[in-house]
Amino acid sequence: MPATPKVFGIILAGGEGKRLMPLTADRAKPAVPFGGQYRLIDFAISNLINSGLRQIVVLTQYKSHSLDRHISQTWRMSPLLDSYVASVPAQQRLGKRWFSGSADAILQSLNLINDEKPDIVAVVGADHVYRMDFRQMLDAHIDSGLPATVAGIRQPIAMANQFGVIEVNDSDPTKINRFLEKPQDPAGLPDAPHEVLASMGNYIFTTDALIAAVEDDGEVSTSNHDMGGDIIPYFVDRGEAGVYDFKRNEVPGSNDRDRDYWRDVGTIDSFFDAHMDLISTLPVFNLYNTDWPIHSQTVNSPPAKFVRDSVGRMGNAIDSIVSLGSVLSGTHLERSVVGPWALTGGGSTITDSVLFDHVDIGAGARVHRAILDKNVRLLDGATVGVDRARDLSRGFTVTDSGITIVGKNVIVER
Ligand code: ADQ
Repeated sequence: MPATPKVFGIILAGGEGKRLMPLTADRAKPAVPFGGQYRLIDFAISNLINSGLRQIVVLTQYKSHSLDRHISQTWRMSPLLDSYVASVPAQQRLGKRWFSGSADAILQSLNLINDEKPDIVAVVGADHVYRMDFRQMLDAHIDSGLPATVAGIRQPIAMANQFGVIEVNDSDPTKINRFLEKPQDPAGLPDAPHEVLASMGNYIFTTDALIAAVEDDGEVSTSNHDMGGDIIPYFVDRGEAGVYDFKRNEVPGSNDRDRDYWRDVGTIDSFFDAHMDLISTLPVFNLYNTDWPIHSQTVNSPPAKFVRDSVGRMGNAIDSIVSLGSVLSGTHLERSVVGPWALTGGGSTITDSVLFDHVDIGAGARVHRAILDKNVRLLDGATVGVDRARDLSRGFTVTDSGITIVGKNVIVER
């Protein structure tokens, strides 16, 4: 390995995100808006860029238009410096078939690796909210001498069926002994029976080993060609996989509250909860850490504005984020995240909610524990999240925990 290895970044962004429906009805999960002005993929890209990676490809497949547009508008980089974040769609380079799984996405994109000839490839997911300095994981990967390294974080055992679960070697806890993808009934950790060590879906590989693994896997007809389900077990079976403990990662500007923050926002509940983590007085995840910025689209929008309504009624806003371009008149806003270009009318109330961009809330309307997708319009006096049965009867999705989701472009009547 050279003293300064060349590292290539691959972001897996082709998944459907079925559990985030209806927010993923029309866009790939990594393109789902988050925190007002971000898209989910901005966290993975910001982490890689802040870690010094300069050549990054995003492998897309499912409903990729909005994702492609976001990447090309937000992540233009200097060709002079040979820096790029490029969105690469599935291209059927190995026959007339789409990506059958995330490992197949890499197999079908080996031309990108062959063009760059990196020493190391970092493969990361695109649907998590976190800060991570990948240079520290890279150092651990190189020190271990192993060809594959998986980032791990402790998670409640009740969530084990959503993750790859890592079991480490007793004598060498940096080496993976066993890896179970989404197990139903795993054992807890020896020192914490209610926790497991979960894969974060972020991997670092020595290039030749990754190429050999995805090529070998391509020959196995019973494989699902999945990174977590097939490629990581391939390395573990050979005794060639190490684990990098995310707890060791020190990101500049982090504090005691958000040091180990990592959220898989794959379900509506976790997506909603991650928003609530942003808006408390002392945020659990701090967007204002300028030492490790999360970059996003810089839209040329006017500032957010808070005014009385036309008959002089005052509004107020607390524990909330309001994005550029929004005008809130005579509105009570509390514990909510408002995306760009929202318009709200006098006497309206918005509590415990997440609004995507261009949402229009009529006078006297009420929104509570709801997620409103882009361009949703509530007519004067309409309500969402107030009457569960009514929300369901109008075709809205309502989670067991009582969060109502109104899909893109829907007009909600009184
Ligand atoms: P999941 O997130 O359930 O588990 P998956 O659905 O494969 O796994 O998604 C991983 C990433 O790959 C996502 O960013 C997704 O968009 C992308 N992806 C999925 N299919 C793809 C395809 N055909 N082409 C391109 N990209 C694709 C994974 C791991 C677990 C780990 C969790 C952590 O498998 O072991 O614990 O991530 O959240």
